[in-house]
Amino acid sequence: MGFKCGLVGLPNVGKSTLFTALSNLPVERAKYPFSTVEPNKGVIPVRDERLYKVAVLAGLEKITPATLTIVDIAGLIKGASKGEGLGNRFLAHIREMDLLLHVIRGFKATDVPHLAGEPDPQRDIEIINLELILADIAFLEKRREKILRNAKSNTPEAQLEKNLVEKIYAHLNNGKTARTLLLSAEEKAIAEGWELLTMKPEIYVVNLDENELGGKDPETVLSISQIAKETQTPVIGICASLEEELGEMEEDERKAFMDEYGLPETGLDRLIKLGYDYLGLITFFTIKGKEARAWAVERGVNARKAAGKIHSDMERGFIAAEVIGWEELLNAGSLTTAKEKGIVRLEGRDYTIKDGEVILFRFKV
Ligand SMILES: Nc1nc2c(ncn2[C@@H]2O[C@H](COP(=O)(O)OP(=O)(O)OP(=O)(O)O)[C@@H](O)[C@H]2O)c(=O)[nH]1
Ligand SMILES: [Mg+2]
Repeated sequence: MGFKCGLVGLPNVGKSTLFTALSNLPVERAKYPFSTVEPNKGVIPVRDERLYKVAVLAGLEKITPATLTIVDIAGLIKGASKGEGLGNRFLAHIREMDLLLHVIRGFKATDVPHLAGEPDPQRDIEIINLELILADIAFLEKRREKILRNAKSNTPEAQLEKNLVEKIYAHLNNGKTARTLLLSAEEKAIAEGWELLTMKPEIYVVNLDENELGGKDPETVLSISQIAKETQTPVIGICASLEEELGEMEEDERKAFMDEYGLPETGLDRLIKLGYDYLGLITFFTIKGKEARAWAVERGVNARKAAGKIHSDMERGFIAAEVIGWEELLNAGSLTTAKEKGIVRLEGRDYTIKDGEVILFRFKV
């Protein structure tokens, strides 16, 4: 399934529009709130020039980029954690995500109603954050009981868990998201297992009006950046409806359009890159048969685990990895020459994969 990015936010902020732009899947988008009920799932290819260069060098036609999974979730409103709107069923979908793309309405469009009257980014962010905090409190309350019962055993682990649950619980009850609480590595490892919604990494995606793009950051983005500074949340401004139009254009037309608007990159490319980096992902490449392929893995992963990303048999039967950096490979001219020159390294299971390496796994089944 890969790494999952979930679109969250108030109704009518353009989540489904952004989803369609990212995934090319035409889903329901409408001027009325709660047009999305069941989550939509799609795949986003991660554009990577290096993969194309490696494929061209190896004379391969089939190029398979790394992907991220994107999930378009129903709009949340005040009281969602108590079942208002489409209710807390949707909070469960958020729990499965690796990264939250919190979409905030910047565009005005008077014909698209905003549930709280006018868009007000700060208030809108607070509404969503509060619902997620309340959902975490409810979730932790159940856990807490069990943990407090266990803590009677007095082992160091049980005590650590008890202190941690109390600490996070108090923090949430102060109206703060769990991700803003400073934790030790040990505490973090435990808390991550609880899958709290407000502990997940999050990016603020401001859905702007078309005419606010290019040039300086508009007022909405600046004011949100101010709010985001405290929590070190990255902020990105895009225009979902424009991104969708760009996706429908031919390459030449798109380029001309973007030049005119002074846009060096599409908003989607910027967003995907930001998400990829923020998730701490790196890419390795494989060449097999007629296919060059990119794979996304978490930074720090070892060769054996990386092999498992391709197939569990490869992880189980891992023998060794033949490794070369993509640039070294390009400089050598071909894999055969690189091997002759002895610059393809043979690495064992504990080798830490680095970004941009071309890898051939040896394994037995
Ligand atoms: N002007 C303008 N309109 C937009 C933009 N993005 C979305 N819209 C419009 O806003 C309305 C709501 O968009 P959706 O993508 O359905 O919003 P949503 O967040 O998925 O809404 P729910 O599923 O109801 O929560 C639609 O009519 C879109 O065409 C934008 O960037 N600019
Ligand atoms: Mg929708």
